[in-house]
Amino acid sequence: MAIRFSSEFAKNITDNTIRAAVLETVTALAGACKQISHICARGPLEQGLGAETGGANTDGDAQKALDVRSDEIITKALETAPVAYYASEEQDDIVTLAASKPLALASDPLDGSSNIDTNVSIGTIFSMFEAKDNAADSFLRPGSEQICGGFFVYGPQTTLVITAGAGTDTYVLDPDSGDFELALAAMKIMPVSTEYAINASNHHHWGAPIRAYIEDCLLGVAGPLAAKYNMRWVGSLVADANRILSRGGMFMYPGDDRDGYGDGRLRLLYEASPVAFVIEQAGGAATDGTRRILDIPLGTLHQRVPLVFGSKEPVQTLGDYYKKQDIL
Ligand code: AFP
Repeated sequence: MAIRFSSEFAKNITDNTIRAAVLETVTALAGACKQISHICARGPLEQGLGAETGGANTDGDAQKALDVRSDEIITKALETAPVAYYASEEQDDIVTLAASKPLALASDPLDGSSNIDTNVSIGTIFSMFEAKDNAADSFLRPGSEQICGGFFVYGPQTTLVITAGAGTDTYVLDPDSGDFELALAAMKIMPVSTEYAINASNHHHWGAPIRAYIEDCLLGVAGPLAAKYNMRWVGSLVADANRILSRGGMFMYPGDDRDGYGDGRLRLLYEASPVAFVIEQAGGAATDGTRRILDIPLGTLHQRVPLVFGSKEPVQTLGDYYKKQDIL
């Protein structure tokens, strides 16, 4: 299996050893995700993919069989890659693969697993750093120190959306050749959009700024935002992110007053940060409502963060609602 990288990919990584390690690790990860994609494509023919294993991940989310299998496939693929440390949503602690190697990789091996049985697009999200001299320090840092990040989507197409800091590209797995081919180079998110993504059933749990913003969107052209809005919510971060990259929009998963949801549902290290990296490199914005996601330091491995990302203008507008709230 090969990935025909764009000539610009990772060119901004000046250390040739690190750049070569990034290319090798992305290729190893793509081989693992090609296997995961194949399992997803078989769906119910693979007995019990969506069945719960009885285990739970670090946040108590019930683990599905495919979550665990995906993590095992990725871990095995990384054992022969230049990766010292591996952090996963499906594992409480960091896995030391080979401390002498140059990279550290974090992953949500299967994001959107509650959609496995409904044939909705799901995916694998990943974030890469230069390894430090110990496992914890290799991950407990701001997302701005990522050297590569992105996500695979297992949908009608199997795609890889990726950045190494010199723009965001999309590769498509060609079912005929079995290789990933560059399909969209240097993607740019529309700066303005009137499409938003949020789980509206949580309305009564939200804080005032989000509630006020969504209510103003619902007022449409007669309201203060003076526009007709549309809504999408897939319930699969990679699917919503891919749509926003391709046609603009804004994704919101704010903190709310449910137990355990004070900082939302998504994790900073292996969900929000890699998505924020891809979105910013495509000219969009990603915040926790007010702070830039990539500036937020990681205090604990599975730390959650409220997540807002997409077209620059609506992200900025929502930020103004938070600022007004602070003044009130
Ligand atoms: P699962 O992996 O448990 O399906 O969660 C998916 C997810 O982390 C993210 O992909 C979605 O955007 C979000 O949760 C959906 O959350 P709600 O189910 O609360 O809407």
